[in-house]
Amino acid sequence: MEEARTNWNKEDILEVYNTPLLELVYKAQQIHRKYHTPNEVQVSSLISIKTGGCPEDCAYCPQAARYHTDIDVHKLMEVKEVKEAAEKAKAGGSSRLCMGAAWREVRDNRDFDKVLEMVREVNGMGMEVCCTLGMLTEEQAKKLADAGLYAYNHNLDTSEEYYGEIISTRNYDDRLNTINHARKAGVTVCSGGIIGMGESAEDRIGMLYTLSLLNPQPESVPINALVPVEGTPLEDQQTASIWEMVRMIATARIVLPKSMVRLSAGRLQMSMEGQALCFMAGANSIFAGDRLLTTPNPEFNEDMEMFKILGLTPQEAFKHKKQIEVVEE
Ligand code: SAM
Ligand code: DTB
Ligand code: SF4
Repeated sequence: MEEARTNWNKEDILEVYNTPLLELVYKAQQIHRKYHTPNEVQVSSLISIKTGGCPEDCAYCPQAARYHTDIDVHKLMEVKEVKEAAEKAKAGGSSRLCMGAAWREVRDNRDFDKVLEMVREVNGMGMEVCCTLGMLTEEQAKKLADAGLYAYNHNLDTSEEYYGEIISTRNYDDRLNTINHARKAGVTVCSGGIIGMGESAEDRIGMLYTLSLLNPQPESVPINALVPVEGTPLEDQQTASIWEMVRMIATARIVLPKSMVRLSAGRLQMSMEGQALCFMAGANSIFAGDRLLTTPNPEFNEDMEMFKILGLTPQEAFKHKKQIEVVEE
């Protein structure tokens, strides 16, 4: 299989991003078919294992303790509850379970031991297990890997230049360090970002540029459209248009050809036609289930109806990893 280009510069990425839309989608679809199975979409389920009360100040996030949002705050869930949720997700066709905690960072305590147990249980069910727990050390990443963690989600969210406008309680290098720790522990990397936070096209490109420099590039890249939540500093942001989403997804597909590109938060506001364009543009993963972490997501049955209409099939667990290994041999 043809080697993917890895020496992108920002000017070239911007040129891709500004290509006339239909041509951009066409080019992205060509790349998509070179590296991925057409019509196959990975279905991932999210579960918020610890909700709210986070000390960070991410301007988009309803779980930051300092904003007054209407969410059901809860402490770390029990392993049994997580297992039940995982079983439900698997029965519905999800091959991956992503467990999210509103933590600034992982601490070596009983809660972390509980998370390790959750990872063991869900991995034992034959699902790809992903966690997003905030910052972590290489040792903690190794413990998660030993428990069977498949992926670690840690988003760059935006460009290095715009990051300070959105978050002040940590910096871009903190983010990159954690990604590096997961990578070194042999865990696959899931890292992407959010559009619609008031950033410029250059910021979107800057984020994709940084992701393209990671070696290897992240196996999975979630593209979220901001879900403006009442009580957060970004509550009045105008949501990103479907055309911006299609452009961003197509550009991600071209710049990160081997990655799974996930059409993540914001689908509730999109029509089925809009989502179909995103799949044309190279998105090949979604979060399914009627909830993301704290905000609503399309009903599971609606998504299955969409899959039927568009002729999409859910991808089996661990397939992407096998594909990458074949390409690299
Ligand atoms: N606390 C951990 C962290 O920040 O990495 C994990 C959980 S955090 C909620 C995971 C990701 O959700 C964030 O990096 C952000 O990209 C996304 N997210 C949070 N709130 C969002 C919103 N309102 N709209 C879109 N994406 C959002
Ligand atoms: C990602 O990029 N998006 C997901 C997952 N990774 C953890 C989270 C979206 C959260 C949307 C806001 C909420 O539901 O709280
Ligand atoms: Fe905390 Fe993560 Fe939300 Fe930021 S995005 S406030 S770190 S839960």
